[in-house]
Amino acid sequence: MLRRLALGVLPFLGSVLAQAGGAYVDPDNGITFYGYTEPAHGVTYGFVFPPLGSTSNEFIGEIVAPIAGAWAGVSPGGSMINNLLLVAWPNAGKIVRSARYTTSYVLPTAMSGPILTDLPSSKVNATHWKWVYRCQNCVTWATDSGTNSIPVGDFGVPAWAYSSAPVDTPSNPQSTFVEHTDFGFFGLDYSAAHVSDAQYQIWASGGSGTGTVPPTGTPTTTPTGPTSTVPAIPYDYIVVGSGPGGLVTTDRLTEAGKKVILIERGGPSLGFTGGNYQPDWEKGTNLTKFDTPGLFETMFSDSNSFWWCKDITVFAGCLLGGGTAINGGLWWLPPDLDFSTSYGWPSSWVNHNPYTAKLKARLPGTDIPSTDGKRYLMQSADVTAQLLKSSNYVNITINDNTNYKDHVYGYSTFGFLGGKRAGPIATYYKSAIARKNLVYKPNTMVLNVVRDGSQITGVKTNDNVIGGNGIIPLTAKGRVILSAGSFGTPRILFRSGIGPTDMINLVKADSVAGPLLPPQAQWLNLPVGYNVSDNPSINLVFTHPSVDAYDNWANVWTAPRPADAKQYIKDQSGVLAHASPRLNFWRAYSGSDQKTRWLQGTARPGAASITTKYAYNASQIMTITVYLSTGVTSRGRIGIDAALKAYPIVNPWFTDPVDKAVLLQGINDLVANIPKVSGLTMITPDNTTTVKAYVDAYDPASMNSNHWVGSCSINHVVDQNTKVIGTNNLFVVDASIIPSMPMGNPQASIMSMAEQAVAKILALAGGA
Ligand code: 6FA
Repeated sequence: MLRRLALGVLPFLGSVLAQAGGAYVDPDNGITFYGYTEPAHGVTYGFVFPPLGSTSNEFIGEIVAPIAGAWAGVSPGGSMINNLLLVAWPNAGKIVRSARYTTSYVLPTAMSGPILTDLPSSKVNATHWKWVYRCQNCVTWATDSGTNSIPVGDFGVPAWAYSSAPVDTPSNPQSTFVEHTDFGFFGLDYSAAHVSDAQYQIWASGGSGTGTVPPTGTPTTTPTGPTSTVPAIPYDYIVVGSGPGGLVTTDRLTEAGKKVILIERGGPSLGFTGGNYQPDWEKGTNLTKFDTPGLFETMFSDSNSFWWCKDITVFAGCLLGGGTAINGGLWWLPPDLDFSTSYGWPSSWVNHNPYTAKLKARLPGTDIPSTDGKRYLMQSADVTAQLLKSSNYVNITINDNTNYKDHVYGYSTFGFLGGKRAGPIATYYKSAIARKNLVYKPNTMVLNVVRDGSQITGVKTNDNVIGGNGIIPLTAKGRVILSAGSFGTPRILFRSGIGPTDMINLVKADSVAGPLLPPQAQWLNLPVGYNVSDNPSINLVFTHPSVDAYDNWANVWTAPRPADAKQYIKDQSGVLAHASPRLNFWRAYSGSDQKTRWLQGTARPGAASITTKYAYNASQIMTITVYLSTGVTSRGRIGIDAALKAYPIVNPWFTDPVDKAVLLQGINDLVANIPKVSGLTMITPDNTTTVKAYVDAYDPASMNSNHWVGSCSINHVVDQNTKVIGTNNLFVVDASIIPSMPMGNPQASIMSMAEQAVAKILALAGGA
């Protein structure tokens, strides 16, 4: 929604307990680890243990580090002295590692007792190294004064150590090295980090997913563990991803009586879906971080951010609801321009109104999200309205006038119900999950589609329990629908031999994904990843004496204002029923190329970052984010790197200088009226920086609005029925097929698109 820091620069919080780890699934091996990615160097430390009470004295762990990490180590017990210390580094394409021990602050030396077994997903590639290991005799160990152990039934504080300086003899596991260049701690609830004995044995013996031992890459020691399979049941429709595209599609397919499986790589989100991640002040309720609009800003400051997709370099939600579980909730019903032929849609798509009406009937949106019918913390809206009125903007209810987008402003409108986040989760998912013909499979990642030339026969998942190979098959007339998002869907296509050759060759070079590709003769050269757009956005920060900056949202998780927390718990009313935005506006501009571009703005209390020479009152700050929306002509490219991480290969902002000129014009027009609003001061940029210099110097990584569309554009990658060109039965229904920027923050437009797409798919002959 708003400009945000990139994942890699999430703030490093001061307190250990704030840096609490959580569960995540390593997509390479399907193991559910409990761990933490420390933000300073991007190294992940994970652990998983046999069931509590087990006498096995062992665990499985991993260290995943960027290649810049010369060595990294972890102390699960939390300190250096008298502890099990595990240290690893890459050398000549392999991991070198050891268990070490010390009784004083000197270089630790080999520890006797632990038996280390490298598991098959350990690897070294161009960007990262990963050590996945089984550590036996590692939970309790002897010390000079008795025993020491990892607190497996309790909360622990593991320590990590990192160095950018190589060890002295990289080929020698007992090499000497100089002291770590950095170290730190994180909190981890070890009592949660346990799995069943059967599951543990599968993983400990080198198995992946929740299943069997893989045929290759057996561990260096091979205890035999049980194997298990469940029958691979064929489905009429396999939907991949539970974002807005996937949920609307799943609901309508199940409503039509189709036998559907919805596969989602992440876990639950809202309370009613099984989510339970909540601040202390919500304990005892079914409310979670994801339900509570007022906690939106904490998505970006929480160190236990398990909801972000860790293998995508920009913000993307990897949990039930996808981006709609964690976004700002802004809800704009689409104007006609969102589906016009001038912006890349086939003429068969132009009449979106019946589909938008179906969407509106499920979720109308509200600009008064609090259940008591009152608006709260509206000072930033009042100040911005004054600014806009002086430029002849008029005040409307935005969703009552969807085509009216020039010189208008209105209160921010949210896809919330009853003071809580709703989006597609509390609507479409809720009705779909109640149907017997839906199987919902969370925590499962689709790796690729299984192809027989142009015919898709199923999907390959990381859950090898299914059929012994992780493949979920289709019925004879079955179809696969990819709804894995603007980054996730292209990656699945690349891994299925569909897309530009340079991307498929990266897959081919990967030791795990390469062998799963179809033969080269079946590769489909489509422009997957091209034609990508996202709103370029610039933040302007102001102060005004009337504004309550709400402590810049810093306390809402740990110590919200007591009356506000009490009010929200009571009946989901008050400040915390709103996400941070308070007012939005639009204006049309004609560029020097005679094309019309629309400027959008969002005002809110607080600010993500401030650069100013002014002394200012931090309790009075507010932000206006100014974006370019429909009409933006710049385009970028999405792809994968050698580690198959998805990222923007070419950033999509300001590749056309006219876009930049129009956005600059819009900002200048806005700030020209600041003197007309008594008490309003712009502090970023301040008066030592011109608006032009500010825009020129703006960090491209901060221009991201998280509204990515176009990577599988209709007419280019998919046809007018959303079928991937050159295939018989593979479809895409998510933001990636939208060929150009919608008018507003896009979730409602995506859902109207999905209503229309699924209607076309159901009507298309040849399907189940
Ligand atoms: N849009 C709005 O309309 N209003 C907003 O306020 C707004 N704010 C934000 C925001 O603040 C942030 C931080 C972000 C990231 C996005 C925002 N957006 C907003 C944009 C909006 O959320 C996205 O445009 C929208 O969610 C995109 O919908 P899609 O259906 O295209 O895709 P998603 O990424 O939402 O969902 C993909 C799902 O597939 C995820 O659940 C993911 O876990 C799953 N998935 C991905 N790969 C998979 C795989 N291989 N196997 C199984 N599941 C997979």
